Amino acid sequence: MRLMTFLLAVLLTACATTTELASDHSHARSITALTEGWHFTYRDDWTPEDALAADAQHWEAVSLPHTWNRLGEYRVGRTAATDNRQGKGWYRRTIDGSALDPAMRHWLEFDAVGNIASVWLNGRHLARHGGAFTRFRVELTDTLDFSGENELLVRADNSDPQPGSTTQHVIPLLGDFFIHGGIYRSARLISVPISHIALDDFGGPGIYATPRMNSSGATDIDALVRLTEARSGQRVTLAIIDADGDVVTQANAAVSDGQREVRLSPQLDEPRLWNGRRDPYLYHIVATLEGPDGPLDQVKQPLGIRTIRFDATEGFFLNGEHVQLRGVSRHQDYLGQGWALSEADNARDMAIIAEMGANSVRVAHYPQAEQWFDLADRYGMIVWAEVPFVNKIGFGDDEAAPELVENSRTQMIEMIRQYFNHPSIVTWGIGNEVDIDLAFGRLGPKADARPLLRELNALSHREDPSRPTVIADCCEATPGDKVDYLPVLTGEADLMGYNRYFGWYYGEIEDLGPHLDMLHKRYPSVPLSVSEYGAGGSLTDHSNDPEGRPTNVTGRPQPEEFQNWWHEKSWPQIRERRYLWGSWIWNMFDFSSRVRQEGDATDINTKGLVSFDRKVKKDAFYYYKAQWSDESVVYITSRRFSPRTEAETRIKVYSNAPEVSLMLNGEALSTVACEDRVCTLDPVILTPGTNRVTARATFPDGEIEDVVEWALTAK
Ligand code: GCB
Repeated sequence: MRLMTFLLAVLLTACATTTELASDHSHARSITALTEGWHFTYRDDWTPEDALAADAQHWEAVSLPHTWNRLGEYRVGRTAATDNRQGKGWYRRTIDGSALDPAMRHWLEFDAVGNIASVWLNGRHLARHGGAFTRFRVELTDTLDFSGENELLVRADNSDPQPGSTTQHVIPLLGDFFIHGGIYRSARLISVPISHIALDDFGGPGIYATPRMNSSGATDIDALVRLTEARSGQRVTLAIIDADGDVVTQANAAVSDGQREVRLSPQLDEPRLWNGRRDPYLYHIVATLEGPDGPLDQVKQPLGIRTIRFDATEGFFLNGEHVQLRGVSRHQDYLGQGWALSEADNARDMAIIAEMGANSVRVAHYPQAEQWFDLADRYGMIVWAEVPFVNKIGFGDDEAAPELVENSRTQMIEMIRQYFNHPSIVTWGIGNEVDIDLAFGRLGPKADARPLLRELNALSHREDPSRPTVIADCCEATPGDKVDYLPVLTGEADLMGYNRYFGWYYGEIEDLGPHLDMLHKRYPSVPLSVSEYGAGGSLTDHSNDPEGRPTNVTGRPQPEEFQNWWHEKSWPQIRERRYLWGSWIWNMFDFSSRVRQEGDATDINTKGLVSFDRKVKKDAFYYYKAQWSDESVVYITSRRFSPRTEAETRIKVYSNAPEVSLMLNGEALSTVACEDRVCTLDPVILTPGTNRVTARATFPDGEIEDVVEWALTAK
């Protein structure tokens, strides 16, 4: 009874990630958000002693999430809006020890710090964490002064990874995305009784559940709970809660002194399945540690019951049914904010992805906020999560350094444990384009990524036997000058992804399909996918003749219409290949990249279907919406191509109607059939001045129209 009351109390507040510290110091976990009260300064040359001695004038007040970096502008050339400093930022704040119960254990939890975090309390160094994307915790208890204020100091170091730099052994060593510095996700203080659900488990929740259909048709929830300082007389209870908040099944076990792990398998008789976007039904699992005097600690995690299967000829199956994974990738940054995203930002991004009709997200190239995976669970997105082992294993012609291997292993374990319970995740990525240095002869044959990939592959299987692994390859059998000792990555993981840019970086656009067929023939038993495909498109550069106009793939110009044409040519080649288990557009959103000066932008990768500030959905977004979404779509392309100087043009509409009626300046032009959701009238002659173009289509639920205005000016 006591347990049930406690359970209900927790469930009532279950959606809140933070609660205020309980004023009565009740002996249960309490969580205090550390959002405000921070002071920050960027000083690459400071020592910790300098930071501790520096008086108030050196610091500015900030709140979390925070990063000092801002990168990416829609203009040619950087302005003062850009801050691309890479080095050390310092954060300090106080923690009031008198508000904390000395009889409890106190932990700091950081959801992410870019890139290497070091933590001091009252001048004492407590922890270092290498890796910008995963949660870590630091126990403060033995260093806390419970009589008054405690000085917390955090250093965030995002130095450019170079030989000899502080970051030389922290993955990723390379990538076109910018590693932002700072405490760019949330942080909190967690207080727990001495006996508690483990907090020292690579940032993981301490409870890990794997649903398994048993022979009688029910589902066993095989759960592992890790404990700290367990005592005999205590019990662990697991409760499965349905979406209405009702406890549908429970299991419990007594623990003995010092027991570190408890395994329980509560059974669900006729579970409602988590069925992707069709029905992302979520249970939760709640683990409670209870002592003779009542509950001590409790952790709640998502739980979805589903089966997955990957087949080399038939593709992907969810709960026994074939699903064509039509996905996108997403980086975690926004114009003007960098990586310091709010919950509203994450929610907006997922809603845009869902609006387009995608059913899958490749969370490239690193673990993103836990909220992102919560959103994926709730939307029913099928997720590829990956460790940030990108592009490079080191700086010399040598195998990976032991420190880098260790860091990669740690980041892999952190990712798997922290996100283990999300049903949306179906595969763990162990590397992206780690063949590229060798492929282009930048490093010699000894700098082979495969030994490390093999370690990560085995490690992933040990940590989570229920999910297959995957690699995204850059180069196998693609055109271009490459060395003859190219390491083949296919086969190093259970599944394969190919990042392919035919008609963009190399080759002809129509070569994509035949190239994939060739790989499928070469590896008939490996499930293959297109892990990236995409092309740049700027918001202000336009063309009437995109196919014929040279596009500079790493420079300017990059007309938006070329991006449209490129996707129109690429998607059908992917769609018709049933053996592919998935594909992911690179990228859903324009994102920051210090190595790119392209399109009409500075420091931005322009392959997004949506602008960096999320204000503009580019034409190509509507191409996919017309292809993928169930919503009615009528969208006139080239709407930003104004003013323009050529009278002769075409009208191209993306629509999932069978035909659209077109009008120019109030006069009917023609009704054109939509072929594969693309409806074109060519040529059309504009008149000087403002031209009003209307496209109208009839759907079962009514008529929809789209209108654009194009100004024709003299040359
Ligand atoms: C790739 C990389 C990705 C880049 C992309 C590009 O293959 O995996 O990180 O951003 O190409 O745009 O070139």
